[in-house]
Amino acid sequence: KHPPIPPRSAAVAASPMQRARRRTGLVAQHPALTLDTGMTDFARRVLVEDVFVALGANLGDAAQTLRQAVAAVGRLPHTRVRKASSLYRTAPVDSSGPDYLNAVLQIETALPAPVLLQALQEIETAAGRERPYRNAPRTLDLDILLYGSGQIDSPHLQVPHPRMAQRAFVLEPLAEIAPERVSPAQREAVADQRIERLVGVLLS
Ligand code: A4P
Ligand code: MG
Repeated sequence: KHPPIPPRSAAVAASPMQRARRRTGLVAQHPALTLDTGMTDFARRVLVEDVFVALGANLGDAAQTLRQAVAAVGRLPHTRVRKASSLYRTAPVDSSGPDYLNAVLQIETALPAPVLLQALQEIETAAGRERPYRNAPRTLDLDILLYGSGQIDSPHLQVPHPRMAQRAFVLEPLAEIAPERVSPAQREAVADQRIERLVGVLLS
């Protein structure tokens, strides 16, 4: 016997957290996260305070898309945006199309990393993200750079992000909001990549 199919309106109204839970089945491991509003005691206990998310876009109104993405991340359950870097205009790296806009956020969240990834992918999809091929130009890319001191190596998620050390478009905004996370030698190693901090263009 199959369980009854929920009415369509309920599926549409589901929050990113609810949809992520349905797909991942993580509700069994994280029962307190069934509450979508407010911060539960459980959530407070599992809060990870230094999670860093990279934002990138090079199609459409990239600045506006990145601002909306910051707001959407801030609306995720049990999640708060702590710091946002400046916006940076950057030359495509291993990619094509117009210059990118990039930025980095520091967030605190009680969402486990796979659930956070799922929620970020839903925000990408809502921004019209398509994936015709690897490193294709995109309306929005949201990557998890660091999840506390966590190390994850699964087929769908690697943290720290395996390519972050090769990219000025990650290291410069990260160094702006968390200088202790980036060494001078790392910045020196990507100094040949074109990147410009945009002054007076706000991210949030
Ligand atoms: N995935 C694994 N680990 C992670 C993680 N830590 N965070 C998986 C996010 N996703 C992670 O990503 C492909 C798969 O990576 C996901 O399904 C997820 O399970 P994607 O976003 O669908 O595709 P992508 O962006 O083409 O691949 P990827 O690996 O994110 O590309 P990169 O290496 O991040 O490069 N140049 C400039 N100037 N600015 C940019 O922002 N971005 C890229 C993308 C290339 N060149 C760029 C920029
Ligand atoms: Mg990505």
